Amino acid sequence: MNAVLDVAEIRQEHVDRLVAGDVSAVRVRGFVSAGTAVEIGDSLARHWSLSRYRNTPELVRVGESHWETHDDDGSTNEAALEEYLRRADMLMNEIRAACAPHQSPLDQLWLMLEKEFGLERARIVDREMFAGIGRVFPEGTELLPHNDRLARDAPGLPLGLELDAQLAANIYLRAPEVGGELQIWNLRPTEEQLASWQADGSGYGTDRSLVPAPDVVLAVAPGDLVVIDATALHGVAKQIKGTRIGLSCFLGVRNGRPWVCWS
Ligand SMILES: O=C(O)CCC(=O)C(=O)O
Ligand SMILES: [Fe+2]
Repeated sequence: MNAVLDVAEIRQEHVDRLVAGDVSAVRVRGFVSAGTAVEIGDSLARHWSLSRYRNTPELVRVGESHWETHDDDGSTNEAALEEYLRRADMLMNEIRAACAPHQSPLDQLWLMLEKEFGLERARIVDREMFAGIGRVFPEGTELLPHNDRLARDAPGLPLGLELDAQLAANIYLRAPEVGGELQIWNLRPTEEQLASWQADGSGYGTDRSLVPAPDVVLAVAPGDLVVIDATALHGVAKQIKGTRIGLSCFLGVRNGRPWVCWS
């Protein structure tokens, strides 16, 4: 398997190779200039609404994620879901405003994908989901190995069953001086495997001592766009020195129909 496919724009053939497991990541280097990326990252890091994930308190973010509408037992917290849907547009506009005077790199991504594949906001019944979270990984934090699958993470949502693939797109705005690499395994674990590797005290992650070393360790750089298959096992190495900031969303591939995006 090739580690990383460097491209100028995301095209169907790149997505096919990602989903086939022929490459671990597709990257557009300098998707935005490094200078712009760092400015936007600083603006997000100062944002008034920067706050901890409701159910993953070591991470802080601007925006929200559907994942936070779960309680620890995996059941949907209806009040949190209502709040997530109610605030979706407002928070997306906040992130746009935080990028000004620059175009939001997320809008740039979504316009590129819309032209190539068609793209819509994912919906829950008739309400659009939030898309495009700004994530800050403070020094010392990491993301344990995990995967992301809408059919599991939002049980009861028919969209999960409509997807031909689920990708995760990350646009990096700031990289720590040491650490913070994106780690990818050539593994698409089953739910049984994930359950048997579950880390003590973590609602989402696997115990690193129970899985092999990652197959690909990708240093991230401000301005780079990296797209992976979200159903492959992936994680983020500890920020040893410095902070890591990025913008992130999921992309649902629907062959023959517009893709969907959400966070
Ligand atoms: O921040 C990253 O590099 C990846 C984060 C992640 O787990 C995801 O986007 O699904
Ligand atoms: Fe993930």
